Amino acid sequence: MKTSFPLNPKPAEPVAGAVSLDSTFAKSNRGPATVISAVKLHCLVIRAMAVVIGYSFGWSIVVSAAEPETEGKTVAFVPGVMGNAFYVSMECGIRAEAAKYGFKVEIQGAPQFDPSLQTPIVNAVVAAKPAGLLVAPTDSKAMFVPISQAVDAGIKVALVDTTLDDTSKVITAIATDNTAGGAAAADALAKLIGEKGEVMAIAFQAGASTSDQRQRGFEAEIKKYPNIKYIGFQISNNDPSKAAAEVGSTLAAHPDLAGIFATNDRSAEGAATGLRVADKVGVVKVVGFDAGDTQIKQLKDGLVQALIAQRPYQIGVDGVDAIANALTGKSVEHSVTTDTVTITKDSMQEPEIQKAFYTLKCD
Ligand code: T6T
Repeated sequence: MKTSFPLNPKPAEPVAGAVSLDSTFAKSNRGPATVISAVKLHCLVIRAMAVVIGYSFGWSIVVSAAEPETEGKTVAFVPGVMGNAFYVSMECGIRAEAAKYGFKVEIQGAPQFDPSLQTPIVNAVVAAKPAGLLVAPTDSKAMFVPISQAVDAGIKVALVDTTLDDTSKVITAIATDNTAGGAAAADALAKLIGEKGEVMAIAFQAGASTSDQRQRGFEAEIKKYPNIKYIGFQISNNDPSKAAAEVGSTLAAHPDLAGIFATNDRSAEGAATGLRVADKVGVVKVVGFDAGDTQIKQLKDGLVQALIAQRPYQIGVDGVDAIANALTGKSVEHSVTTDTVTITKDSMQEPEIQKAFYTLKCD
């Protein structure tokens, strides 16, 4: 159980009979670092004793891994947007891992994927001075200053999902290998259209690293198919209705369009709507990114033909571990990538594949 003590400007009166840190260490003239080491040693000894006692009584006991540097400290999470299954799944990983360290988790995010909305949120989080911050920057340049201010305030910052052009100040950047994910989308789309015909991409937001990298990965890979013609990309600003309209206007100019790569869930939703309006569902093949409930249903219903799923839960877990390691003086990998899983209607029943589905509710 955690107890919170209100801040008291007056030094506390010693309680009769209580052994205080003062009485144990003051006379020996030890500095603060020695006191902290002694407290840590004390905790270790108590944990070790608990394990030994547990073993001798045949109990199975779980001893918390929490250290004084993490126990009761706050880790803030600022997702790219609130309420999206990708970030909710990441939140589930964050919460589960945070519990192991005794971290408190605070989540704040904007209703849209937009750096002008995310900046004041990051500023407010910095003002509250959490020990750690997990943030998905919605623009790889515009979010540099607010995130730098968090670092300058002494907060351990880990980028999750999206990244910055300059990551020199943060402890780590943990993301899907989005370039490889874009390439996987190109291969899946090529297969679906028999390796011939015209294809387009929908970038969900220029300047968001994930959108840019997926698009570039797709463009590089699709070139390898000599009978596929890439007719270019449209930018949907993470707005499904804009993506739908773009698909409609592209079809007007390219009635034989064979395939679409939608760089995230919102653009895939829009692409499906655009095809429905144009009566081209199933005729034009769609490969989307992400695997929330809506995407899985669209796959089942034949509105899209393949999904590239990420590992948001794992990204959340890795982000919390990085912050805990930084706070406890352990080494932290500066860049971590996670893989993707390609899901088709044929493979979606496989239990291994289903593990990659996102959630809107943590267990
Ligand atoms: O595709 C994910 C995420 O990786 C991207 O950075 C933003 O869009 C999503 O959150 C899905 O909406």
